[in-house]
Amino acid sequence: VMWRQPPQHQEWKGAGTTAHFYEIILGRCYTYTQIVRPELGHKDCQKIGKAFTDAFLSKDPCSSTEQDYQPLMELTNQTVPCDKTLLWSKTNELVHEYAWVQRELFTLENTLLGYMADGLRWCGDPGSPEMNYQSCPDRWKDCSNNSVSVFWNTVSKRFAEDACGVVRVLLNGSVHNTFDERSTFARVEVFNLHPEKVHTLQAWVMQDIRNISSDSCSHASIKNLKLILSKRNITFTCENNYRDSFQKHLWRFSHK
Ligand code: DVN
Repeated sequence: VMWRQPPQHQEWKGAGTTAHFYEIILGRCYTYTQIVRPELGHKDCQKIGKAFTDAFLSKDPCSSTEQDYQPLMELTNQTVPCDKTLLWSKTNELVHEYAWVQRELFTLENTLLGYMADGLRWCGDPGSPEMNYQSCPDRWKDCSNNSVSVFWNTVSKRFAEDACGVVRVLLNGSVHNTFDERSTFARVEVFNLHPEKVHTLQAWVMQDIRNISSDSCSHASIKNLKLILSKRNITFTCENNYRDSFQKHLWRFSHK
């Protein structure tokens, strides 16, 4: 008789898989396809859930690849209308409040796959068919090609590739690196917008109302973004503190 060993998980520096990961992604898939976007009611959440876990279970969580996520990507394809893509960097809370009010705009987290994975962590282990709930690789201390980072790079790339018309980005003018070269927006999204489809990138640079400095659009990091886009033949526009519009939308919302 062979005694089954308890799973020998490697110790990583990052937090482990979110408890009840599978139930959460399955529940979110049904919520999204039945309630949030019933036009996607034909999607097979069982299949999607399985493709998600198949992408990383029994695999080295530091050698994750775009290829691992291809079956999942194919099952979750979704059309975002032209002019409705909203990117962001360092404005996680604000952008989602705005998208909640401006319902026709889509952030990645307003698409099926982004909605399912938002805020979760996951990884597997080559020596076990189970998820590792103890620890997962940290992207700085362990490895950059970890299952979570590769996932976000892959879905962000597709989100940018699929965009058309005017694309908006909500940036944070109250941090020194408003356009941060290490961010997903800078590394992945800016370089995967297709100039044949995307004529303009419109930046809204928001500042914390407690310490507004003058013109965020003239910051060095924004000039860098402008330069990258001009080389890519995409027009760049920038607006400081788009707050007036935000307030108008919030007002309309509260008076509905
Ligand atoms: O346009 C959005 C959206 O479409 C998304 O896919 O990319 C853009 C936002 O990511 P960002 O440009 O990197 O913006 P931030 O504000 O620098 O990062 C947002 C969050 O994403 C971070 O808080 C990270 O979460 P964490 O690690 O603090 O819990 C997370 N994140 C960023 N890059 C990541 C990552 N998580 C895992 N792997 C990465 N490579």
